Amino acid sequence: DRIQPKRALISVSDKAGMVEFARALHGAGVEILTTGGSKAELEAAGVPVVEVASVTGFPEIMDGRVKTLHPKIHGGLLAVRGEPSHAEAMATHGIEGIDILCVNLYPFEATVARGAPAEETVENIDIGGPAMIRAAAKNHGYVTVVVEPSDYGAVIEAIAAGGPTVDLRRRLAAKAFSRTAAYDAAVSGWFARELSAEPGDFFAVGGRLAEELRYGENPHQSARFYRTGEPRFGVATARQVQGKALSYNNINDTDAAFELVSEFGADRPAVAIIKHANPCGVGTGASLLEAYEKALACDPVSAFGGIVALNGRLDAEAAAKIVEVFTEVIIAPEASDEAAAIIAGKKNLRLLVTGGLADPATPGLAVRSVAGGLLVQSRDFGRIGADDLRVVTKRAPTAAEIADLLFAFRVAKHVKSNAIVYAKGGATVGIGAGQMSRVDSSRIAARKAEDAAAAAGLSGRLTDGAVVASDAFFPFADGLQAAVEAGATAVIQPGGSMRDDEVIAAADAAGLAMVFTGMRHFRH
Ligand code: 93A
Repeated sequence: DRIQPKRALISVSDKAGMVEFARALHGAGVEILTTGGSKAELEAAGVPVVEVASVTGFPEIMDGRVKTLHPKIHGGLLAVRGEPSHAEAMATHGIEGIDILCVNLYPFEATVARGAPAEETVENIDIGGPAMIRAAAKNHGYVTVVVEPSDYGAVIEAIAAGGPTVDLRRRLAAKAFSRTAAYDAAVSGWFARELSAEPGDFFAVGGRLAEELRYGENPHQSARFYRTGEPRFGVATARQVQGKALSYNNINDTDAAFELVSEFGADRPAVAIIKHANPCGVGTGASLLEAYEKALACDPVSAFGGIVALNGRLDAEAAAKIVEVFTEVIIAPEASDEAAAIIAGKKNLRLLVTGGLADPATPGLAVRSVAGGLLVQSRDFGRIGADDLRVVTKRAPTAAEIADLLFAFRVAKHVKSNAIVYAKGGATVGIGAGQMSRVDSSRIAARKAEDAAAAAGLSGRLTDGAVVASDAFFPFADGLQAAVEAGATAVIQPGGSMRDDEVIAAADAAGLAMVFTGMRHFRH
């Protein structure tokens, strides 16, 4: 699968490393075509080159706006080698193959960044460069495309080893398309700012407009929903069976709900109720109805106006119970006809069916914007199993405690930090979310559990005999002490604090079992 190149085209604005690269290509017997500015520097360095204009038989015209936009160039990049009709076209029109394309683009982003006037900025929109890059990247079966000086070395090494492999050509093609996509996004972003357009009017970062939303997080914010094409079961790919159009907050919350419930797989019914992207109750049970009732019992007050996600086929019994509480959205892999008929009684209630669960182990990207930038990270697909737990207290957790500890930690992964989750019998009984101090989250979780018990007319505390999960380590013993006071019997947390010893001692003093996961689940 290696292809030894015979001909290369070099046309770069950033000339760093160009001479060395060209010299190495020449040394490997590769003929080099090049454009005006690049040619001048290469010739000055003594590297033999052929000007593109002499290949096309056409001079660079219009101040260089048209220099490589010619069939002799694009035919050479796009021809399928060994395809008879392509070979015939090449022979007829005197087109020779180009095996390596080395292009970096007019510095549009840098021109914008230094605040150049509009006319100069527009002149720095590269047309011929992206056209060649896309042609070469499309034809990566035969052509190696290089868009960054940092890749020159890998290409030279590959040539020394017998030619770039198909794997290298594919990776370089992927990089090439991400470069042209980002370039066009920068151009459209500049236009949008020039036109003072609605934010997102010309938004072009890797998505296709799915829907104009009525407004964003608040009514004075405009908003749109884009689909990225990632094949993942969830809110972006679901079918809406009924109900009003989804709002920005609905989509965000429904995503949080379905990602959470997907954690539990399809083995055992699980239901999550979400408010403001945090779960206010998560339950598992023998049926979806039981799981929903357990989720609801955790915080029936907050569940009002919530999003309900189920990990199985929505049935009539669960549907009938859910519609008793004002609910914004229900999302499930499937819904029975009877369940859909029950939901149909609530005209506004949205029912979404996804067709499957989102695999929590699949890697993917999570993107968020900061002023002037984007933060991109891999999705949190970390998962703790029983084998990952390290018992740090004198007492080891019982089997029942371990099951609840793992459940609680999995829920905590989907709670905004600082996250504290109390669980008992496969359901949450108290959730503390989004506090700036961990001990506050601990106290809130315990207090919410008291409120829930009072609402249910129960005496005693729901947290008595419960286990508790913390998304990150306890920096002090006070957070653990709050769990002791609430009546918890076992704790799961990442560990790794400077004061782990104090926290472990506090757990031992109270007879608690505690396990460390070694994995943190911040969610900010
Ligand atoms: O003005 S262009 O859009 N028209 C073209 O046909 C063309 N071909 C290559 N810009 C074009 N290029 C760009 O010229 C390349 O992307 C590269 O950035 C630059 C290199 O020009 P030179 O070798 O003259 O410095």
